[in-house]
Amino acid sequence: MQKNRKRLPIDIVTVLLGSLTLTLLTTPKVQSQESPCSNFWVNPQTGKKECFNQNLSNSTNIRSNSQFHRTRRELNQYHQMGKIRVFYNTSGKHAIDPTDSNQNQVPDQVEDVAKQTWVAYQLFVDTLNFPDPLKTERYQQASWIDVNLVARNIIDHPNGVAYDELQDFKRPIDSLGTTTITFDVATSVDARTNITPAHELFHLIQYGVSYFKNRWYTEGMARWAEKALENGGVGETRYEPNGQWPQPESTRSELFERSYDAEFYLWNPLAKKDDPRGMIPSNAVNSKVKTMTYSNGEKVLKDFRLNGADLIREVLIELGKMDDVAYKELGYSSWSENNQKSQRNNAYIYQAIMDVARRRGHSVSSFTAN
Ligand SMILES: [Ca+2]
Ligand SMILES: [Ca+2]
Repeated sequence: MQKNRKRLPIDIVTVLLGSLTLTLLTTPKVQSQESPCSNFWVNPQTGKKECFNQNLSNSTNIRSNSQFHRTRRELNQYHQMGKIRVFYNTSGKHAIDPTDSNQNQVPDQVEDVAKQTWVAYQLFVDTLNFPDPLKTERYQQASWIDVNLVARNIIDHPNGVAYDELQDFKRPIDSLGTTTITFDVATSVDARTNITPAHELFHLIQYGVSYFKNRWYTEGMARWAEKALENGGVGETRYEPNGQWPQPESTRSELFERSYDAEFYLWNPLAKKDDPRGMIPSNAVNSKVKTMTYSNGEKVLKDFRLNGADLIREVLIELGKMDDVAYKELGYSSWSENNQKSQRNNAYIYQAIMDVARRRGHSVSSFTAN
């Protein structure tokens, strides 16, 4: 395709690109269940409409039309803030608290979830320059970040769960082929006192960058991220920040078995070591983010303290490169669920972290995955 384009005179390319744009905007999208496509173009060689980015679609494995999707499609109301949409019901088993104290016709519970998700998105992507999940190679065709408020008993986690695959919910409000990235939040969650929406949003940032899903990395780092909105800059540390890096073998093997509590043994110590001051520059935060309040009047952004944002961002970007190395060296043929969580990934993830710490000037001995 690239080669053919290069041979065409510039004006024809312009016409073709023009027709591509027109096609995307106006052509009714015909879609078969077997071959989901959200992006069509007119192939200049055949003159026919074809799926654009078909390979990307296949590799990212868009999910649609399962019970999972039907359940979330039945959430028939939504509230939007920027690219974030929060779907909910006011009756039935997924009913949320209908209290609407500011009388704007949006239940406060929904507004509070939307505000926390939006502030987290703005802070990480806009202020701290983390990769925008809606612009990464993996998710660039996604139009929205959809949050589903669902009954606690239908998700296998008490508070929330984020999904790493692109989703096609076929919601009545969306045109055919609209894809989104998404997470669920239990209807029992009150965002004024529960940081779950920001935690799950951070998972989407992680998933946008790297296929690794080993929990000591995903959950430990997402716990670190909660401090971006919460009071304080970093949580408890149970490993000396100025201790030995890489950590002793026994510490590492225990770490690889951890999940949320990996924050205490790895992420918080590293964040403190790299950035003891831990301040988000106040003038870099947009005023809407600074002043946004929950329905009870409390600030969504509690303070400007956060340790280690630069290091964590660099680690994420490094993981986006390192997962290609692991894929090749471990002989994967796809990023299956098993491969995403494989213990064989651990040393690659750890090497990426050590490489970044060393590059940032810390004293870190050699550590290589293979
Ligand atoms: Ca309201
Ligand atoms: Ca904070």
